Amino acid sequence: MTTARPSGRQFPADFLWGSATASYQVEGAVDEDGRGQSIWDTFSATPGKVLNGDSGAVAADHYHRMVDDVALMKRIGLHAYRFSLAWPRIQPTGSGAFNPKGLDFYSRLVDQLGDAGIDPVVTLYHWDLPQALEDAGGWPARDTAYRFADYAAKAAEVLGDRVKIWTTLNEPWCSAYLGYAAGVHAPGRENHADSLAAVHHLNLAHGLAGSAVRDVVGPDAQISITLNLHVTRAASDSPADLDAKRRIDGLANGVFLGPLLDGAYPADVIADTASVTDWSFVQPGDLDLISIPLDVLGVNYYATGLVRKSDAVRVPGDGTPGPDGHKSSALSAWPATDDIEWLPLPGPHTAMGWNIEPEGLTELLVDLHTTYPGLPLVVTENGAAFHDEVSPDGRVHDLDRVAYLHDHIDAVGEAIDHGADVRGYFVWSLMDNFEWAYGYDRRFGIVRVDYDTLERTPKDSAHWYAELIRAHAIPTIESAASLG
Ligand code: IFM
Repeated sequence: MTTARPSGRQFPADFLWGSATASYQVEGAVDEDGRGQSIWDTFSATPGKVLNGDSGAVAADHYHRMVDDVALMKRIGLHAYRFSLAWPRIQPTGSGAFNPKGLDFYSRLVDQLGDAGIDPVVTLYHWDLPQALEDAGGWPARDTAYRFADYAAKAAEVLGDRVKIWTTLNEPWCSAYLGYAAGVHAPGRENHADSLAAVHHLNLAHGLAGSAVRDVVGPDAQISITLNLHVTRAASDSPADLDAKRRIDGLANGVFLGPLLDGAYPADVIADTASVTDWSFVQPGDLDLISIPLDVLGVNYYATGLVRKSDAVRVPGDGTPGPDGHKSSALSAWPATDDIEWLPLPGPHTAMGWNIEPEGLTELLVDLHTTYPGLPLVVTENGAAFHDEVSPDGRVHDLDRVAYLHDHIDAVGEAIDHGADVRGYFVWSLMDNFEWAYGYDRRFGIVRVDYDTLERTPKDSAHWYAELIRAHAIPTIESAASLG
């Protein structure tokens, strides 16, 4: 495994090292203890939506193995564990009665983490909307934001004595565009106007829920949101290609950063999307509700994108996958961009088909710091899927993942050298899990999950990460195979 980056970079002793998961991706137990149905239960039961017909019904069975999983985190030495609460486990229909058993599960998880000396970092929404709320209109409906705030207040009431870091939403870009425009994520709708209404109501949900949590927990609460901001490059310096990049930047980043941090939607995005919507879903006062003070911004980063203006206009809503088959380049995800083409990027690539470009992470963090000085940043997700194998010695020698982490963590260090106030880094993911439309076919974990026995095996990347945390410095890639 080769890398152009040196090992050994030191990090401050108080830098927060963690790992992340999400409820639907790891918990399983979808029918237990009063949990309600989520849009991902429905979506994954719909033929053709998830690879191999997989679903999160069992996932990594974390619901039943939580105590052992926390013990594993402790062995790795994690300072913090970022996980999400399943809204339908806590409030089965998304409004009305709460489910004591669901709340109790998360309360026990938080206690277990406390005993292990691991900070809980809670995400309130990582895509598992109660199905009843989708039936009532989902994120394109304004009321969903208010229902979310009620649920957030209850979660804060129960967990707020022990949880200080509260992330409202994970990657609202995915919820809005992949769920309501491209239809490749739950609930699988394909309507560009709805996707932009969903963007706004997710932003509103963030503001309402963040305020509700602050009211309940008090000034100690740290309110955050995690965005998968896009680092997109133009294929050339031609005005047309630069304009394509500007439009993607607006839809990917501006529609979130603008209202959250500047108190306004970017005027160019509103103009660019005029053929799709008049944005009348933005009501007077909404931007004040959304732009609450943020204590920390969560940044998820995996890869970069490359766009150009295209002469071949595609048929709107054709669902054609882009060069990586999914996500950012899923063409129909982007409203009013029929004339923008996503280009394949040079390798190496991960098993998702995503290019590996750690420089993009440095660029993103430094740009955020430059635009929003004084806003603390945490890398809340970064990691890579590879087709791991168990070696005859029983270990998973995932040196490609170790190299990915090595280079991206070094890229974070470089951003800090350039002045970015980055406080922590979370590997995605602690363990192999349900990778949404790819089911169990893509493995992101630093811990392997055998999906037949549900046995956990720390991969070389887990041993390497443990050593990094212990030493506050980036170990060599080669050392990974002999650690642990
Ligand atoms: O698995 C997902 C996660 O749920 C959200 N961020 C990206 C990861 C990899 O696709």
